Amino acid sequence: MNKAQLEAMLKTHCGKSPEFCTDKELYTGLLSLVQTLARKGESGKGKKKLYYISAEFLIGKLLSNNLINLRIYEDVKSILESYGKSLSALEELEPEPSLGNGGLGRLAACFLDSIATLGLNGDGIGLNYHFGLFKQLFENNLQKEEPDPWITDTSWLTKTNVVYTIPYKGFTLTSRMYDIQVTGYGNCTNKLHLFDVETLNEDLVTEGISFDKTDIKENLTLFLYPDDSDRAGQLLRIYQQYFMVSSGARLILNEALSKGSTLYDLPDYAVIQINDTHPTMVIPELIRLLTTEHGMEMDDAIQVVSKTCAYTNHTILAEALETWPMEFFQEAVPQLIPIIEVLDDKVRRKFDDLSTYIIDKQERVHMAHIDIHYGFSVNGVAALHTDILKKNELNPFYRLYPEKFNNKTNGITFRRWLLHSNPQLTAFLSQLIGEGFKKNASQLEMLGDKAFIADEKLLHRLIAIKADKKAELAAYLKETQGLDINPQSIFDIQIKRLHEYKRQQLNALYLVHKYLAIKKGKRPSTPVTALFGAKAAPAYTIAKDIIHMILCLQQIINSDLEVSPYLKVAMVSNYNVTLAEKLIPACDISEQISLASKEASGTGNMKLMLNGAVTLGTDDGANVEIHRLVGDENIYIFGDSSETVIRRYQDGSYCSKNYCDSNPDLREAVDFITGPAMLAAGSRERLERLQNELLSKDWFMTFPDFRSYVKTKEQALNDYENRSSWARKMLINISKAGYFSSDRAISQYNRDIWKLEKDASRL
Ligand code: 26Q
Repeated sequence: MNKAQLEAMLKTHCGKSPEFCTDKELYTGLLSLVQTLARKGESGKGKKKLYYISAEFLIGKLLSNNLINLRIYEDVKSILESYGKSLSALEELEPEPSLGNGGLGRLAACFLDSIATLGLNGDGIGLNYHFGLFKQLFENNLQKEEPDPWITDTSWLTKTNVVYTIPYKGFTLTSRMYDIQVTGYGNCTNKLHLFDVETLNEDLVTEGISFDKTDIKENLTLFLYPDDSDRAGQLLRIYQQYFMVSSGARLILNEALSKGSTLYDLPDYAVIQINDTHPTMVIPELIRLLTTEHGMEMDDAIQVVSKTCAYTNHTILAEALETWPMEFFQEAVPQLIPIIEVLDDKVRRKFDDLSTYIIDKQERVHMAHIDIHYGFSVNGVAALHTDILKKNELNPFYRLYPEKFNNKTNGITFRRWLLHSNPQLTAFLSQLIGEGFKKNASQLEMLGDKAFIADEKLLHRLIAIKADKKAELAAYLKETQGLDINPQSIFDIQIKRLHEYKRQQLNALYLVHKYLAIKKGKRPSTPVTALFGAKAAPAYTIAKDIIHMILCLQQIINSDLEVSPYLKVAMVSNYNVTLAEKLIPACDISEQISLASKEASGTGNMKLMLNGAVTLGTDDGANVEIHRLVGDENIYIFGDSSETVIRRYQDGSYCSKNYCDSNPDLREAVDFITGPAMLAAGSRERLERLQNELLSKDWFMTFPDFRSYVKTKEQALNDYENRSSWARKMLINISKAGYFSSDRAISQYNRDIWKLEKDASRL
């Protein structure tokens, strides 16, 4: 379609010429134009289809993403400009659907993009939460949560006629399917199916994000659970999960039947990827539907389902593995109990290792065990993570089913995390190596060419692009959050959920140390800005205490005239996909400092390297693979190895106090937490609790890594001074980022697990 045709279509969809439209009218017109164009790529004809079931899809704003994928972004932008209108102003009007907590939800969104881009027949199945993850505000240096509605009359959701009756103990609910189109970069459009109850009552939300949890029919899809690994409102969570998988299972069976399946051949028509254990009940529910509604024998149904389902594990944190008391099933979905008992019984007959049973002695149901016994594939999300699953956490299962285990290192979509978030860098890279990398990310390798690496002019251009993005971010944060940061300083960025294992507290301890060093006269050559973005689960007290510590530090350091010219702290509020898109291109140093062995993969690390940030991190998750690809020269690795950490947990030898006593710098930083400056800025109760937690427990071992963290970070800050050599590191990081494209990840899922045929007519 040429530009004139596009302009004509835009006018039709707006109902008038753009110059007479308000921004809202333009936005609505564009939305309808995009939906019309995307429809051309829909097919759904292929025999076999992937269903990616996930409780979270953190899709972010869709307008620009869709324009890019439909390859009309530039034309639309320039058409709008010719009428004096700005596309970025329209982007601001779109609310972000925050239908996920963090990495797992964002991964699902990146995967949908790549599945469509590769022309694979695959849809997402999830829930239509009316309030996404809470909106975060800061008040008195504390996090406050507010509801974040996103559904308006101009959302991307379309109501379908697909309706199911979902049975619970003593009542039923009507489930309706809503669809969001998922455009690929190319011609292919798939769907994200979000199920919702008909009887929801948004008025239940009165004060903050609390609501009456009793009336399931009125509250089922009200909220996404704001719990990254912490658990609350568990019964409601079961009701939600069952609603999702029962609706999804019915859809899957109906689609297979309509394509001629006998259901005995279901694996030829459907493959289900279970994103963590949140959708695990799809296994017993499918078995239940096959036996009770489609007349299949139990053993046959179990066989069929076991060949259809595959499971992805995203964590080794024991506290995050879902185990539900049998009484919850009794209370909410008793119809699943006989099935789960049969599944458990079969395991008991076959194996004598108690640790692999589905129902344990305390009558708790281990959801992951259902997936492993009754799925055909189990994958971790980075090489180290999969190794740890095999060697430790899931070792008894690995010994039973070695052939089921496989690794699929995570990936990210370059359309959102490069083309959209950093058009300047994209244009520059295109000049150097052509446009091929947009479809085939491995072509970024060409940037590693000696001629490029030695080209000083090129390196300075790279620095200039980074400087522009930093200035853009500084202006944006000033305008939207009143934060004052110096765009000439080094941007050291840690953006991710607030969790003790991710160790924002280690970064905070460093900042105290740096602050005190500057006070003693040790000033850095280039000023440093430490940026944080993080939400804490509302019930996660220590996580909130860590936010409190960082906000207090921000107040103290930024208002200290002796120090603030050299060091500033800025915690952005309400970190979400939209803010990530602005922060990531502006980052110099990417903080990936989880306790080795604890971060399954991380995906922010990939987005940041792709945008020319250099990683400061532990040998954990996908950092290990980044390290291997870029080499020692182009990454800053510190801290104890995963082996050391695992051993220390096993022998129970860790005692935090010992470390503190033997390191005066650490002692000084820890003492500062409850010193007079901090007590004047914050809450004694919170600060004392945090300090005490570190001194008496420090479960995620920040103290042993403190010394090497400080040393390695100082090295990175010093190396930054040699601008050309730093820019070379940036370029090499970009050149090696191709491996972390979700297109690569999805090709591997398809090759090893899904085995779908590419639909050539859709590409
Ligand atoms: C579980 C039970 C009850 C309520 C909530 C939950 C729950 C919700 C969200 C448990 C876990 C999550 C999210 C987990 C998550 O985001 N994990 C991250 O997944 C990424 C994608 O694979 C990895 O890169 C990260 O390392 C991993 O932490």
